[in-house]
Amino acid sequence: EAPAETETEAPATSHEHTRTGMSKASLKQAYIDNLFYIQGRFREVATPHDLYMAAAFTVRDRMLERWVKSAQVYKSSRARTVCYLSAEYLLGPHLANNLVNLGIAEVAQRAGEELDLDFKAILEEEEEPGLGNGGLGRLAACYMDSLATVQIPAIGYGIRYEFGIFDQIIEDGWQVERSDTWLRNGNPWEIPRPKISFPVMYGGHTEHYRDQAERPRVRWIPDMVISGVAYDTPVLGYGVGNVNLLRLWKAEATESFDFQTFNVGDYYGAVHAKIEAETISKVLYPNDDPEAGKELRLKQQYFFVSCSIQDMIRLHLNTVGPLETFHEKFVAQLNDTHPAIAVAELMRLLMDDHAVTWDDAWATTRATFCYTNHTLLPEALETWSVALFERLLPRHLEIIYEINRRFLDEVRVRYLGDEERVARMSLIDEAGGRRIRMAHLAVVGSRAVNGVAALHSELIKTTLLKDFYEMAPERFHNVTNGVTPRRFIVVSNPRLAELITEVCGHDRWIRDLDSLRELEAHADDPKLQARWREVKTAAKRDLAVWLKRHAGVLLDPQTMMFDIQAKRLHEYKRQHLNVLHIIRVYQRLKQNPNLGMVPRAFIFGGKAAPGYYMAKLMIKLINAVAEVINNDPQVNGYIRVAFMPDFNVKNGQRLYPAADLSEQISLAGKEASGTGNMKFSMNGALTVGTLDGANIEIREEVGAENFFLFGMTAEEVRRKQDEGYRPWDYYHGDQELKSDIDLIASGLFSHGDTNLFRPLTEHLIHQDPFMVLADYRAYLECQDRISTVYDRPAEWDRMSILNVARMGKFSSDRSIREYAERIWSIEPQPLGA
Ligand code: 9GP
Repeated sequence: EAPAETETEAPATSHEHTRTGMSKASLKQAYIDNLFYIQGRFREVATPHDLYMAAAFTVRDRMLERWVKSAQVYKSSRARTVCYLSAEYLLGPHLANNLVNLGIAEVAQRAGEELDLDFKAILEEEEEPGLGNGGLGRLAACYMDSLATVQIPAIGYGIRYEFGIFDQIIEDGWQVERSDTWLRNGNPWEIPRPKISFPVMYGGHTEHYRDQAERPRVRWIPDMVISGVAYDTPVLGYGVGNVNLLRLWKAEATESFDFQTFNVGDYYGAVHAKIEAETISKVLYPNDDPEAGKELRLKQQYFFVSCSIQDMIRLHLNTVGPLETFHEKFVAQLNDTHPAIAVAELMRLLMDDHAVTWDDAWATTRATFCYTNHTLLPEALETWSVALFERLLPRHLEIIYEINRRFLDEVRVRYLGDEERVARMSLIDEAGGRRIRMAHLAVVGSRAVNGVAALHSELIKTTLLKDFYEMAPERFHNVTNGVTPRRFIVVSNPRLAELITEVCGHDRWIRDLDSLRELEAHADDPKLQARWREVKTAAKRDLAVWLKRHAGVLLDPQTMMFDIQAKRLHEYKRQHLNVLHIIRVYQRLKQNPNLGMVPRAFIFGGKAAPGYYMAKLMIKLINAVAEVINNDPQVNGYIRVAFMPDFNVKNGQRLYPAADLSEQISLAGKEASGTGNMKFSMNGALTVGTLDGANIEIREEVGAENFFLFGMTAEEVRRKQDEGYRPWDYYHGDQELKSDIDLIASGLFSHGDTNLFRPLTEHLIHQDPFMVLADYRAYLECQDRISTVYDRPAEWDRMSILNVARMGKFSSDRSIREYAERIWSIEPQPLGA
């Protein structure tokens, strides 16, 4: 039995009883119990992993009662619910975040100390679920946190990939991929629900028939059926009792299918079927991968969408009843086009399984879905060949054709004789091999469409979806992305969080980020500035220690400015522009070793899609430049270059607090929003950036004088492209630029090999699709200004404080409130902590 509660640091709540008490004594007792009863260990023989698991179960136990309570309240109030459909969730480690959201981080730490546990080591032990590629998946995770925190009933639906995003190691400067085995040691945060499982069909053919009431109906006779089984993870809001559900589907062979095969004695056939079924949720596809147009990916998309929509229908029939009100109970947000097949799937289920008429099914479908677009890059806009659809999802192809037929008739009536427009708007791209345009399906099947930053939403209306916007402007919105301050300040940067709380005199800012404005009044206070700097230096020291160990690079946190670019490797993000600046500084130092300059550590992090050659070559280039510079005693007191291996959420949490300068240097018009830009700025980094994505709004908020702007605007980019951009002219017109590129080509960074980086340098000189050369000079000049300001600590610190003070807008709580009010029409359902 647990000892009597004598301590007072956590107030007793309705959840407080012997097993789940929040006091230090309860936590200690529960921890020992969990170590014993769940892990089957006592302290002396427990492995670090056992110690972590016991901590995870201790925390999870404290979430479960709130979870059940939330489900009960949501059910009895018949609350309207958001279903977030996303192929990716880049969750990051759960333990620290859940401790913070439960409000027991401190008491748990003290309990740990009294048990003689190394709390930090326990947190480090957690393997993060990397079920996403980058910004889009991490956004989904931030939104799950904020949905719970702002108390909106929500279910996140996705895929329980057995292998998430690959682990990156660096060998000889190259990226090497290792499979991620996050489930190897078990996942204490999920609860399998074997009873919640749905059949998912593929292939075969359709049959048209008349039912007993002589209505025309269709049945789909598949040639493959698998099951999707639910795995649930609770998502607790910060300081509230609301716990939402993240439901991820795992693919399995259907039992009946298995048995049938066994009965005829085909043992190998049965095993094969099982493997084929399980393959579907096996691995996350890396995006930006030209190879990604794979059949398996379409199978994955349909798999999780079908399970999710079937689950929603089940929940609706269980709680509310008639399907006519389905769209009143649920609103479903399509996170990019990956789940867009949901439009056809809901139509199919309503019509084929529930005998709803086309018109009623269509009204329900269009009232249910909303679509968020996350990119304008043509290669990232999904299309699937009609032939593949016909083979895999024959019934959906019929439905898509019918949606298209009706839709194009509307277009024709609206724009008499404009057949070009009809072709542009069609769900089917007839040019070349016929392909289904998933973005068009998502738009036509949704009641609202949004972009993820103001500029991006504008560009959607004027370029990508112009025709659709002209036809129904009222359906187009903007919701600028946001990130959760729980994970990205409180968990990642506890020293900064503490300082902010002290200066503001409250910790309300954690869920009311606008109240950070209170810091403004203190921005000029030398005492605060000094402490602010101490906090930053401490974070830089932590990062330096880590990088020494994991990248073998020695950085001086005291004297060096930490200049960081961490994000996926992609030409449009222009890591190579950053490298050209490094090479310029290097050359200047070589020419003038006494050049008094601000010492800088140039730090990079990010993964390249395994099939994206140029991105991998950029990683090699960064490491090659690092090798030369870090080993050149003439310069390495001033500049160093480090590549952080395996940038993921956990490692990101080491980077954001330690940055002085945040590199957000994409070509204007290409980065839909960016969210790393927000994470850095929230942690007091100043941004060097173009007028792209959310940079524009960050600059508006923090003030132009606290943001280092350079480069062409999206409009200027467009004009230059129209005029015919010629990188060759820039190359020959700028001596320094030429000499920087030539230095790469000379073999200096490749042990004399003049071929290694040729694809990169030649591409820059002759094509340069992302206009690195055009922005080079402006970038260098901006970097010089940055060095000048960094040399004036009081000015820099003031700017840093003001950046943090004015980041309120970029809390994902604000984004979620905007979705709730403007797009979802949904009210909070408050539950006390
Ligand atoms: O590239 C965008 C990135 O700018 C944005 O911040 C993120 C979240 O909205 O989505 C990314 N898009 C994708 O990953 C694929 O569309």
